[in-house]
Amino acid sequence: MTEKLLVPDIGDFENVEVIELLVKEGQEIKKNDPVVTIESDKSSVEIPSTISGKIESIKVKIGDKVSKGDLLLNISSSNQETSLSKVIPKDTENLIAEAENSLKKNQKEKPQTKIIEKEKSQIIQVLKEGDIDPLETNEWLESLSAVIDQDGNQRAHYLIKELINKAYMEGANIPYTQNTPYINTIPVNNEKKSNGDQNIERRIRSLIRWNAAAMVVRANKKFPELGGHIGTFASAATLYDVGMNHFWRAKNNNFGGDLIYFQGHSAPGMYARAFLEGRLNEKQLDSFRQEVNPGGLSSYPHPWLMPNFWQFPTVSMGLGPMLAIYQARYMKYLINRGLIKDEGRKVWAFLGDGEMDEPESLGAIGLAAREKLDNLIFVVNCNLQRLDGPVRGNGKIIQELEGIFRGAGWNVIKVIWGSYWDSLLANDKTGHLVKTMNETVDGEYQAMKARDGAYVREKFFGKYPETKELVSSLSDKDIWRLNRGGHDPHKVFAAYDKASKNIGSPTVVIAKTIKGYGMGKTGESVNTTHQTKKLDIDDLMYYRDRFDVPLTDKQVQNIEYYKPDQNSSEIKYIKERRLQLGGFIPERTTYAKPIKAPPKNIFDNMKESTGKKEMSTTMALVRMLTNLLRDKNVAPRLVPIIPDEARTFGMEGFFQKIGIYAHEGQKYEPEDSAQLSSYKEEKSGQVLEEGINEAGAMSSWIAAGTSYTNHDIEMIPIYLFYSMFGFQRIGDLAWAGADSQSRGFLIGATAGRTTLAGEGLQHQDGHSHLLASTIPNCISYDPTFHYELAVIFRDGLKRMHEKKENVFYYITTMNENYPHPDMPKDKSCEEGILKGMYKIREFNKYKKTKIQFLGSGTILREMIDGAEILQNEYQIDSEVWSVTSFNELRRDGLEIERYNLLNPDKEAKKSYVEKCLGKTEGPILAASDYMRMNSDQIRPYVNKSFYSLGTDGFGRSDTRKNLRRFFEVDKEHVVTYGLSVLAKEQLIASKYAKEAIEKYKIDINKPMPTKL
Ligand SMILES: Cc1ncc(C[n+]2csc(CCOP(=O)(O)OP(=O)(O)O)c2C)c(N)n1
Ligand SMILES: [Mg+2]
Repeated sequence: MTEKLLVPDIGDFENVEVIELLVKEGQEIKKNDPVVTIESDKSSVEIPSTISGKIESIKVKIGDKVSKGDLLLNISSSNQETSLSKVIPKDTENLIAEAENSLKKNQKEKPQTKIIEKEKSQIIQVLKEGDIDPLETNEWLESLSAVIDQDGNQRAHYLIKELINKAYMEGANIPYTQNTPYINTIPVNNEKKSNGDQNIERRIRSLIRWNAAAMVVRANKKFPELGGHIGTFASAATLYDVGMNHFWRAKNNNFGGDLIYFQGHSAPGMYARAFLEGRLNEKQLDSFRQEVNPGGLSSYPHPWLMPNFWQFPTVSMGLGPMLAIYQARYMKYLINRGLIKDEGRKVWAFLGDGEMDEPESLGAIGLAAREKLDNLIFVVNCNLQRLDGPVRGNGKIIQELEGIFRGAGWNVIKVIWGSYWDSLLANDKTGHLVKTMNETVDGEYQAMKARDGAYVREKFFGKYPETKELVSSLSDKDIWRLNRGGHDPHKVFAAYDKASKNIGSPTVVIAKTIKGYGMGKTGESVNTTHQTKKLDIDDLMYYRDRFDVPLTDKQVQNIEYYKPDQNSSEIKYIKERRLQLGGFIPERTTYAKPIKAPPKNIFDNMKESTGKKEMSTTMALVRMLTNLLRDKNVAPRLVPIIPDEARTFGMEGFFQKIGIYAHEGQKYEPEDSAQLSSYKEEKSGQVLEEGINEAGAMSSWIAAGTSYTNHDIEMIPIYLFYSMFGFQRIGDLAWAGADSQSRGFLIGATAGRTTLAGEGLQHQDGHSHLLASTIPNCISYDPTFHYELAVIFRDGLKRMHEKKENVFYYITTMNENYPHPDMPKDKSCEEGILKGMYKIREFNKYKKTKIQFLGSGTILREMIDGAEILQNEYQIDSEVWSVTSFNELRRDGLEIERYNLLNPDKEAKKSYVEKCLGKTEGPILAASDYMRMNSDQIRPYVNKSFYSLGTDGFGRSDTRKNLRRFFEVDKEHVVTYGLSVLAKEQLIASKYAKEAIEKYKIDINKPMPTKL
């Protein structure tokens, strides 16, 4: 039976061009196979077949314009499937018409009901905290206890929720609190006990503490300028140790490994542990913060500097939390796409309480809950201090964080009090101890730990007679021993155990600790702790005694490291624990297989002229990605990342084709379900649609770009964004991505100060290439034509994903439509595109006067036009060079210059710029749609007169033509400045330049655009 395949609903578009036929007559096809590609002036999209069968006839050819309902193919169907015209849902108009009709009907049929406003009962207001009827309160509380006893917590929770709902329905607006009392979340009887040997673990922890501090002190004794931190790790040692001994599973042959984001300033503790584990030696510890010579240890976690050790850069505070969230989300993405196994791996992130002030730290916690990231655990080390002083002197950071995280839907586990408090809390029959705990602010808690037991007795327990009585039998020493939860391995173990078993939501462990724990009077809990990097002899002796480190006084004076014998119980234990957990952490390895770059001809269609057809480079890129999705090696590895701009870039076709990742699939029928590019969310979706969230999108890009090491699978992230909201918005993350050795593409779309018309000052990017140039492993290009883009992109795929070079690409694409020429046949063209410049046109008719034009991006076209005018109207010859990357040219120039200076006795090498331009005639005029600094970068590397044009100044909204005139980069200015340059070089008379100024009505009194 012959079926007709028609053009489906393609939204608002009509007369859309057929640009590719993907099938032939006689070919067998399956349902969903793409049959043709159509392209509007904004986007290209493949039309899939809705029928399986053999193609009888093709009714369209390339270049035809089609609209909804037009016949594409006749197919003899192989089964009883219905044709597209039958299966596509009714179109929007019909749906609306139907809905309106039924609405009218309903309105007629509906009996008029009078809404009786029920008089709202008075809103309950809590006027004072006092209990006006303790007897009644007691009855309620007893009932609740009975429910908990008989039916459990869940039932109690349900009843409370129902009570609140009922009160709300009755009009009582009960003030809502996200907070629980200032005590541990896990009751003592629910604590899971560790089966570790607590004595050995304590001894190991003490040695790690000592060696970490010794490392910092020794480095600073030698070179006081080096710096370092002792207080951060001192407060967090137990938090790390429990994880290392019992929870964190390393990557090995059988398991992908947990991913741990260590707090940047705690790095000395990780080195000290690696020393005991035998992974680092004494010489390396002594090279802490001295990295210039090989073998030194980096100040903080930097994968670039210690590529076999550190996995995640975290020291720029606030980035760690966000990166960890997106890492956990990306792990689920890989699992849901079937690219990695679900092995129950976890992402742990260690954060400072001060760090939580960074907006980025909390910025993505909503996403973590929404996406149900139960593979994510935050541990916030609440030592109550940051660099200058208390994090919340007048409040309570733990309670504040609890409220925020609970509000966002996280599982919150507070670890506030250590085991020594257990009996006191059990005996707190009047509730005054908890009351005091609730009332005491962090400034007081901090001050208490900087004093002594007597002070705590007076200031804390002395507040109420009941609490004073509670500790009457304790000595001051006992009171001093009352420990904080984050220093108690039992409490930490119980919290980690619960956290790692939690299902359905991310967990935050909020642990209370003491900054500079054990550092004595000069370090512990004092405001200056953070920057303490030297300990005098008394402090060192105190530290040794405090943690029972088996060193003699003399050894302490020499600040010696302590490492027990290989056969000691400590070393055996530490190694055995890690063996049980699969290996060492942190460790950075990669076993990812390379991705074979697509065949050279995959982009061949982009090497041919588009004729009269106009197209933007953004669209060319989308076409290219569509091609890539047909390459079986590359397609599954592409990770398109978009912060709510797919339609801006003409990428909405990707929604249907590869789906938008959504961990719960799509629970609704999308409004545009009848259309070809309808919004399709899928559990196995490939596109990461990040919403208006460049920082999140960049975090996803980093997670995908480091897949090759963190998940042993090479992926190709392509993050497309408004170029103005690129590096300047997420510059710090780009730096972290570079440090992490991410591989992938960043596409600065709608780029250029004058190319993005209309949008104005905050949208028009005239400097992103300069920002990109600051990152050493970022390779950037500003191509003009589609074949340049194709050559660059394929080379990027090859370098990064086949040859595994640790670089990443920044490519700008534009939204200006223009025709694209054939790729020049010259064999060196491809090399030139990649190196940064090649000759694209030569005007050689008159052989009198010549000028060299260097143009990049869309401004290259203004230069070609300007060159043509100069030839035709002024008899001036020129050579026009397409500069695909001033940045890459400068890098080459820098290197050559350095070589020549260091080899004064050798023959001088030539920079690539010099090789291209050295023997040419005439001065150089260079221009781009970026600040002059962009093209000025290569000025030193060519021995010729060099002038530049650019778009320095604030952008503003107007047409492209007006903007280019304003910034003096249009063809008229190219001609005029070109003549002026030649006059200045005394190659022509100045009158020609003057005439051009008049002819083009150029106002010589207009101030520099930078001043407007
Ligand atoms: C983005 C950023 N801003 C500032 C700093 C400098 N800095 C380093 S540590 C620190 C205080 C850290 O306090 P907290 O987060 O509480 O960590 P703690 O050492 O107390 O565990 C500051 C301000 C930084 N590393 N990163
Ligand atoms: Mg802190």
